[in-house]
Amino acid sequence: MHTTVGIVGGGPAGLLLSRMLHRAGVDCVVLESRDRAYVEQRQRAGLLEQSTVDALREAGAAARLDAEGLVHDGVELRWDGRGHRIDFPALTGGRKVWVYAQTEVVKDLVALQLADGAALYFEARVRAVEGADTGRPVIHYTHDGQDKTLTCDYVVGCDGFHGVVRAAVPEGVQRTFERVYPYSWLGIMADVPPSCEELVYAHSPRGFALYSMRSPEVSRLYLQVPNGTDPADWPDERIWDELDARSGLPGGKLERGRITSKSVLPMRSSVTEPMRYGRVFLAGDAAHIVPPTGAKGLNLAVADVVVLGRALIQWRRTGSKEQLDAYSDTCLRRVWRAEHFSYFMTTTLHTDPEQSGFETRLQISQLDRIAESKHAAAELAMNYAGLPLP
Ligand code: RFL
Ligand code: PHB
Repeated sequence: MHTTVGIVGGGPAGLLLSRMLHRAGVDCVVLESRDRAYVEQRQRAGLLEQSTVDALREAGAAARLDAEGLVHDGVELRWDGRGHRIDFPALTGGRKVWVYAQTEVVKDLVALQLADGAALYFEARVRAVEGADTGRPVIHYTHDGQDKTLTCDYVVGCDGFHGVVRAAVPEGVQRTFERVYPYSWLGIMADVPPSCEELVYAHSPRGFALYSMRSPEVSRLYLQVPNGTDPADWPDERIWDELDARSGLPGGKLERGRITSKSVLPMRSSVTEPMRYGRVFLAGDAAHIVPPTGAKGLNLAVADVVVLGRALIQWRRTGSKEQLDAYSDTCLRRVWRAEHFSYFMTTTLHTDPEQSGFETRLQISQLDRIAESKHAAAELAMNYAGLPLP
């Protein structure tokens, strides 16, 4: 089998890229190792920046997002018994964010692509990609119990952090820059209306906490916990007590409800450069990881594929490789900005187990500065609500 663009991975990056290409008449195939139900239920991101929403609208994939997504004009930061609201439209010239779960973005894209007859194969596990530096790269995959091959003009690795496409690049060609943090998040989903109207990011001597949501009926909450934490050590009452203790919210207690899931996620920053080798491109988590404190992972994945989708469409229509050749540099500028912002949010709001009192004072001073200076608040707001796409 041959296709113009072989896409490995049917997460948000692979699905949106295939949507853009399919609508522009560029032949492509998506190979996804998991089944449809798994991909549609995997709990992850919940916050979309303005340019992500714009990209989904342009791809004709925002009908439900526009009907059901919750538009948020701000977030609250809390520290040292105080709170400060960051007003996005006022500080960014009108930009906002949307609370709409990644699971729903994925469901919408899968449904649209299948309805349009696009080539999207589940339970198709890619084993290897060969010939990145030849004119015809080949994807080796297993589907329906059979080993198969797909030759392509271009291969795009949208296969996440543990993907296999990166291995198609010979050693020494790419460099990976990485930082692992000395804490994790315990994330829970609870059937209870959110106790706050907007997201709350709370710095506390007990550790960071984030109060988010999925809908007017469902809360999504996170607690900083030590690396290696077993969710079994966190019975429901302990979680609610700790969320109360860290919130610093006036009047105190959160409304409690049935906790429907608990998971622990480690925190890492990582960037692989360049994001291209020969005829193989990397996009989304396959190329870079951010800790979730800045809510940037999904948004960066979308930004990558918007740049790549446009470049592939330009090449197909005109034969020009100009945008394809610029892909890695164009994306890496935005990636490093988001890496810095995610690192800043993470290290400003979490308590490192080795942290001294001096460092805690620096964190408080930085948060005070954001509350006192419109410029400092605007810098945070612009990064959080997201820079315009290139
Ligand atoms: P994904 O979503 O990991 O998709 C990769 C897909 O590739 C498939 N795959 C393969 N398929 C075929 N053959 C192989 N050999 C394959 N190997 C892997 C996988 O099954 C999968 O379907 O990467 P993508 O598309 O780049 O999307 C990235 C986002 O998922 C990720 O950045 C975000 O979820 C990060 N993130 C957040 N990002 C935000 O922008 N805002 C947020 O609020 C936010 N919150 C979060 C997050 C991530 C979290 N976790 C669990 C990591 C909250 C959490 C808890
Ligand atoms: C979420 O709702 O899952 C979420 C929101 C903001 C973040 C991280 C996760 O920074």
